[in-house]
Amino acid sequence: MKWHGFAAGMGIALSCVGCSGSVENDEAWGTAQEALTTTYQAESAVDIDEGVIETVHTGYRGAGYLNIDNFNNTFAWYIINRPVAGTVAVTVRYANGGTTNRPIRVSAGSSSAQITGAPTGSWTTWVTATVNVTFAAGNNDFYLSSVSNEGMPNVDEFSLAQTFTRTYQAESAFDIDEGVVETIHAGYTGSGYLNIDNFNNTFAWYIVNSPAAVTVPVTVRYANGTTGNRPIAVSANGGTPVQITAPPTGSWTTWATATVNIPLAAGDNDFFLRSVVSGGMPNIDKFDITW
Ligand SMILES: [Ca+2]
Ligand SMILES: [Ca+2]
Ligand SMILES: [Ca+2]
Ligand SMILES: [Ca+2]
Repeated sequence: MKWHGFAAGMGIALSCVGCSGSVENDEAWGTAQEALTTTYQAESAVDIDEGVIETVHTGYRGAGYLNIDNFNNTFAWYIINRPVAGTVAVTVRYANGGTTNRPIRVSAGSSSAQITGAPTGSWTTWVTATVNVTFAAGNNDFYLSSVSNEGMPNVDEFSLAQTFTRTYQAESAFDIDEGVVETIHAGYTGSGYLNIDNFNNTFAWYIVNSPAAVTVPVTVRYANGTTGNRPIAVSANGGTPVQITAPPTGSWTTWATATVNIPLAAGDNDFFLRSVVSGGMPNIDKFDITW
């Protein structure tokens, strides 16, 4: 999955006249670069020292591939902006028509890892290998460099994929119908928790921005101080709800988590937590979504 074309950051402050509880969603929406995978063409280097961009051997993508000079410590330099700090899976596509390994050193700042760069059988046979490198938030100096006298394989492109998690506080709902935000029972995170009214079909509505159309794990943190299940129906954009059973947790101050998988569309999603029994839902502290 690839996602190019980053939108400018959007500030958002939603108001909801007459809603119970919080009416402002403070999620940081200006992080559209949190794409699941971003692909860079090797030939788009800021600088190559020393080597050439070629189109001799077929099978490359984009406008060509990087053929670095066959020396140790030759490199291609890229500037890569990341929305958040953290470990990124870097997948490099290369061809090595030689008969010996041509390792590729992959580095961002002071973090580096090495790809073996084994022979691929021919210069038109392209393979991928993945290493984990740690990036800083913002611009990173990123290098592909040789560590042997054979230089690197020919390099076509590389892709960056980074898992990230956003926390949505239940009390930051765009709309709650009907219920209140409370701080009575300890152990919640953020500024409180959602205590939905004890009816069937009460709900809290959130706007969840996803960088791609993808099914994501949603982990809901809740407390159920009663003696019966209070299922939570989780859904997005009118899709089929997936239920969390939400059995009793022993007390209202004992918080538990449960995870369901929910398909999201790219962009803003109408995301709902809804009661399906007359007891309403448990008290809900937050939910975490990992992309
Ligand atoms: Ca070369
Ligand atoms: Ca290419
Ligand atoms: Ca309630
Ligand atoms: Ca909370």
